[in-house]
Amino acid sequence: PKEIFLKDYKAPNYAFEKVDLKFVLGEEKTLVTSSIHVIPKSSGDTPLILDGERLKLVTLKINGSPVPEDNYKVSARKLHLTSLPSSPFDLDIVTEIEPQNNTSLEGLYKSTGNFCTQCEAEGFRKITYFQDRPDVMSKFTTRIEADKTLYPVLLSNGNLIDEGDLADGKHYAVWEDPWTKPCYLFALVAGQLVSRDDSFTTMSGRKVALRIWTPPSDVPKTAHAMKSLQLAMKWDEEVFGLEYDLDLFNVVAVPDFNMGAMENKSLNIFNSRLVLASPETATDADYAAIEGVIGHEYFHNWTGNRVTCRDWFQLSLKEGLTVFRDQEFSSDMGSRGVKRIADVGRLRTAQFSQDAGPMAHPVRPHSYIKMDNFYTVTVYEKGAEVVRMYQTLLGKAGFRKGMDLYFQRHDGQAVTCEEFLAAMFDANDVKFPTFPLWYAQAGTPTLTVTTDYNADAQTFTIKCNQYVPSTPGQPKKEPMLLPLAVGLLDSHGQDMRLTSVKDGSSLHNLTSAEGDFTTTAVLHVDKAEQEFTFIDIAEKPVPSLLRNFSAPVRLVSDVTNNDLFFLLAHDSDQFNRWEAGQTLSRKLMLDLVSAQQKGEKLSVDSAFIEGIRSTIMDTSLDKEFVAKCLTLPGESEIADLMDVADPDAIHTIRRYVITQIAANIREELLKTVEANRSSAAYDPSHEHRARRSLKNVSLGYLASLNEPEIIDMAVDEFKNATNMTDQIAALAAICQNPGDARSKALADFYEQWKEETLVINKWLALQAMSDIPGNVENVRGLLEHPAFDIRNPNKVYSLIGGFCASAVNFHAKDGSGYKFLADVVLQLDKLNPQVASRMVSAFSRWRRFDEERQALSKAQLERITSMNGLSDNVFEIASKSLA
Ligand code: HT7
Ligand code: ZN
Repeated sequence: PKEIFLKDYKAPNYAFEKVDLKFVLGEEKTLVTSSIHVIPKSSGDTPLILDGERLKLVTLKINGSPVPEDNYKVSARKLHLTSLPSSPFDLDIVTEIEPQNNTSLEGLYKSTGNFCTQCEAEGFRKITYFQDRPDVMSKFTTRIEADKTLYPVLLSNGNLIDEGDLADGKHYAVWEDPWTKPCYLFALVAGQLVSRDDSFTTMSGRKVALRIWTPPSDVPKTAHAMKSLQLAMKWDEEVFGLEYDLDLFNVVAVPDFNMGAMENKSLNIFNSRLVLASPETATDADYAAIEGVIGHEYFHNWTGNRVTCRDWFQLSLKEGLTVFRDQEFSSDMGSRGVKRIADVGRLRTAQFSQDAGPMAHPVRPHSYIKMDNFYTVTVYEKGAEVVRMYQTLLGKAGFRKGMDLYFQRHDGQAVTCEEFLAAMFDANDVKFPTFPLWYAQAGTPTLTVTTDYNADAQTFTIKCNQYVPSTPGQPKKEPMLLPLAVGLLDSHGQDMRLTSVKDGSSLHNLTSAEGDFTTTAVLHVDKAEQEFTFIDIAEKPVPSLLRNFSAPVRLVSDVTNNDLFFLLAHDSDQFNRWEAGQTLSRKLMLDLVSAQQKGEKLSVDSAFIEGIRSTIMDTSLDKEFVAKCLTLPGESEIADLMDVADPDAIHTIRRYVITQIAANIREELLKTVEANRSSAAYDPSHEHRARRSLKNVSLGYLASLNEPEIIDMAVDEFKNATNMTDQIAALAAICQNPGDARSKALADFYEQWKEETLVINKWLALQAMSDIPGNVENVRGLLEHPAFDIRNPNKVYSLIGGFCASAVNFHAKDGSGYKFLADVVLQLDKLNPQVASRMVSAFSRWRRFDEERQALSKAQLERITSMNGLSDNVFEIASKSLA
C-alpha cells in the first residue's frame, strides 16, 4: 500500500466551481450523474486525476461530447483525464454503484432499508469520480429520484428548491447548498423516516427549522437531542458569537454507522445511539454523550465547514478545536470540574497509551496509509488539549480574540494548523516559538518538578525538568512550551495570594493594574531545565501543581503523601483535589502489585481508607465529584505505569483494594445507597444525576463483598429500577459475582429489552467486559446469539471492543483472547475494514507484556498481516504494531 506524506502536498491544478449531482436510487443499482464546471488553474497539458473506487463508469463527456478513449484511463482507484481544454469546461460523468451491497458503510450505503452516506474522509470516491480532497470546494446541487413508497423522504445538503412526482410511482427532490464545501461534507438520505420538528431563532432573527429524522417508532426518543441542539446553537452565539447560516438544520439517526456522527452541511448524520434516549432505555452517560456530540457536530458548522482543512494531515485543525468547543459546552451545561476529570481520564488512559506505543503520531501526523486510521484520540483529544493550552496561555478573552481573527481571515477557506496558530498569536501580539512543536512532536512529555521553600528569604522555588520521549520515526525531541498552572496552599488549606514570580532573571508581576491578585499562576515552562521562584511566601506552602491539568503531560513531583492528603481535603482546584486522590491510589496500587508479584502479604494503608471515608462523608461536596473520587484508576492506567504490564496481578490488586474499601466503609456505603435512591420519575437535573452516580458507585463497592444480603439488595435495585442508569448499574453490580443471581438477572434483562437494540448492546458489552475466568468462550458463544450482528458496528464495539477492554480475559495466558480477536478481525475485514482496523488496534501494545504473551500476540498479528486480500486499514495498524 502507498504511504502519503504531508511534505508532498501540492495544491490542485483544477478547481471544481459547481457540481450538479443526480441520483437515481434503485434496488439493483443506483445511477449517479455528476456534472462539474471545471476551472483549470495551471497552464499546459496537466492531467486531471480523479479518485474513484468500486465504480462502474457508464459515460464520460466534456462540454457535451464523449471523451475519446485515448484521452482517459480507468484504474482500480483513479480516472486519469488528459488533453483537456485550457479554458473552463463542463465534465459529465455517469457511474453505476450498488449501495445495497456496500457493507463498508462508507460512500452511499443502506442501513435498515434506508439510503444514507458517509463521505469523510475519502468516501465520496465510492459514489462518483471526483477530486476527493478537502481543498477542492464547490457549490453543490443534488437531485434525488426514488420510489415514493419505499423512500418517501429525500434529503440532501442546503435548501429544498424543487420536488414532485414522476412516472412509475417515483418522485424527486432537488436540494441546493449555497455554501461552497468539500465533497466530504456531501450527504444524502432517502427512506422511511419521520421528523421531530422544532425551531431556533438566531441572534440576528433568522428562524431556523430544526428536524430530527428517525424511523416512526423512535420519534419520542428524540426530545433530548432536540433540546441539546437548541442549547448548542444558543451557546455558540453567546460564547463565540457564531450564528447558524441556513434556514434548515436536519439531523438523521441511522443504526449502522462506523463512528459517532458526521457534520455534513445542514444534514448531520448520527449513529442512533447518539440521538435516541428515554429514561427507561438510556443512561445518564448516554444523555451526556448525546448532548456533547449533538453540540460537537453543530459546532463543526463553523470549525470544519465554514473553515475547513487544506488536507487530511490538518484534521486536528477542525477536530481538536471542535472537541475543545464541545468540552466547554458540556462544562457550561453541567459541572465543569467533573467534566474536566472525565476528559482527562479518557486522555490519560487512551491517548497517553497511544502516544507511548507503535501507533504514536503527532497531533498533525506526517504520513498515513489510510486516513481513517488517524481519527484517533491523539488528533481529537490531545488536539483539544493543544487548543485548551492556547486559552490557558492567552486567557479567555485573548482566546476569543484569536477565534474572531481566525474567522475574519479564513471564512470559506481550506487552511492549515499554522493559520490557526498565527490567528491566535497575531490577535494577542505574542510569539511562543516552541508552541508549534505541539503539532509536530509525538509522545507525552514528562514534567518533573522539585520544590524548595526558603524561610529566610520567604521564597518558594519550583524546579522543572521536561523530557519528551522518543517515538517511532522521531528519536530526538525538543522542549516545548508547557503552561504550568500553580497554586500554593497555606497551612489552613487556603490559597495564598501570589504577587510575583521570578523566571531566571526576569521578574513577573502577578497582580493586575487594578490590584487584583491571583491565586493560580501560569508558568511558561519552555526549556529542558527551568526554575521559577515565588516571592513573599510567608510560610511553607503545599503546592497544587498543574491545576486543571493545564498541559497534557505526565507530572512527577516531590509532593509527599501527606501533601496529597491535604490537597485531597482542601484544594480549591476541583481537578487537582481529585487528582491528589488518584495519585495516592496509583502509588498504593503499584506498591501492592509489586507485593503481589513477590508473594508478600497485602494490606491497605489506613490513612488511605480514612481519606476515602472522609470524602464520602463530606456533605459539602458535589456527589458526582465524590463518585469520581471513589473510582480507582483503571487497570490499563496502572499497566501503563509498569515496565512489564502484569494484567493478572493488576486485576487481583484492583479487586483487593475495592473489597478492602468496601469492608472498611460498609456502613457508610449502605447509608449512601439508602440516602440517594431515585424518586420514581426520572429527573435529569445535575443534582439527581449526581445522586444516582454516587449511589451506583457505592452499590458496586458493596457488591464486591459478595454477601447474600447485599446481592439481594442489588437484585431489588435491579427489579425496582425506573430508569436505565439504575438498572444497568445494579445489573453490573450483580454480574461481578458468578452464580445464579447473575445468570437470572442477565436472562431477565434480555427478556425485558430484546426489542430495544441499543439496550441489548449494553447487555452484550456488560458480558463481554466481564472479568469472570475463561470469558472468551462466553463471548464466542455470543457471536452466534440473535442479538449480535457483525455487520452492525455498534454491536461489534459492544461485544468485541468490550471483550478487549477486559485485560484479564483478552490477555489470558493461553492466548485464547488473542486468537479470538484475530479470528474476528479477519472475518470483519472482508465486510468493514474501518471497524476491523479499530478492533485490531487492541493488539498494538503487545510489547508491554511478558515474553509468553508477546509471542502469542505477535503470532496473531503475523497471521493477520500474512492474509491475502487484507485491507489497507488493517494492514497499516497490524504492520505498524509489529514494526
Ligand atoms: N468528522 C466526523 C468524522 C467521521 C468519520 C471519519 C472516518 C470514518 C467514518 C466517520 N464518521 C464520521 C466525526 C466528527 O465529528 O468528529
Ligand atoms: Zn468532529
